[in-house]
Amino acid sequence: MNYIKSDIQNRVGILTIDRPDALNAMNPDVLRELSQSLNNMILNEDVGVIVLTGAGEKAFIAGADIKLMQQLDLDGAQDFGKLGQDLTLTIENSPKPVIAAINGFALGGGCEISLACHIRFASENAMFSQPEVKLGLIPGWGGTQRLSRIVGKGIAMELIIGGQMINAEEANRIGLVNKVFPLDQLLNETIKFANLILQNGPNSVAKSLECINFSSGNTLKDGLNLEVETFTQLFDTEETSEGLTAFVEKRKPNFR
Ligand code: DAK
Repeated sequence: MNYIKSDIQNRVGILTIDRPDALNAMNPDVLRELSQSLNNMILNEDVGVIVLTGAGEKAFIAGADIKLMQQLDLDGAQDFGKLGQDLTLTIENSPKPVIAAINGFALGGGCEISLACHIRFASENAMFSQPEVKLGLIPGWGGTQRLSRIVGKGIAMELIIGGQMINAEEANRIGLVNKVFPLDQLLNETIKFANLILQNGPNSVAKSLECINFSSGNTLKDGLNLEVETFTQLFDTEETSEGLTAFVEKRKPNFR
């Protein structure tokens, strides 16, 4: 079964989760295919930024597959949890920015996958929730850890133990998403932002992601040490030399 569509448009890699009959819900096959496609994009030299979206106009990802979870035993639950967590770590640690273009429901595991992305853009019809407690579960793909890092502990508590849905406007207000666009403009606007990133030095973009990610779960002192060490190492790269020289010579940098 082919659940993931891959497309490359001018250095923007677009991954579309395509399981519309289940609102793009994630089962192990979808998770494995998405991980594989994502790794391919990360390794592909023709790709600088990756966009993750859902097929159709209704859902980004309506969560982990509930019908499948109903059948899981303890070992199965652990494997399923690990598969999803590995995917979210691959997204988060990608040296290339991963932008979620959230085109509808982002529920449970779907919201968690978006939380691992570096940037979240949403359509006006997008809806968000961590409804696991309604099913007698807790978020299993990083939601208890990443949501509070993005929206703060108090709001994460409210969303995870309440399980209520919020709309895109509210998600934007609490900082869960970066920007909201009409559905028919979401992908174009996301690609537009990807193109903005593509004008910048790919190594400095990757190092920025690494330093910002390091700020979660480490001390300020360790983070500042990493920052100054990374900053220093850049002066040994052609990219930094080109960026600084281009400014002085009043021309556009050629980073490729
Ligand atoms: N799983 C499986 N099928 C789903 C699904 C899901 N999450 N969401 C929707 N579908 C299926 C529906 O069953 C239906 O299929 P048929 O019955 O027609 O075969 C089809 O998609 C269309 O859905 P609806 O007919 O329900 O469409 P509506 O517009 O009426 O409603 C809805 C849309 C999104 C409000 C509704 O479908 C819904 O409430 N879906 C469930 C949303 C949800 O609760 N998602 C969170 C799942 S919990 C862990 C690992 C992972 C997780 C936790 C722990 N460990 C192993 C530790 C993650 C948990 C979750 O994600």
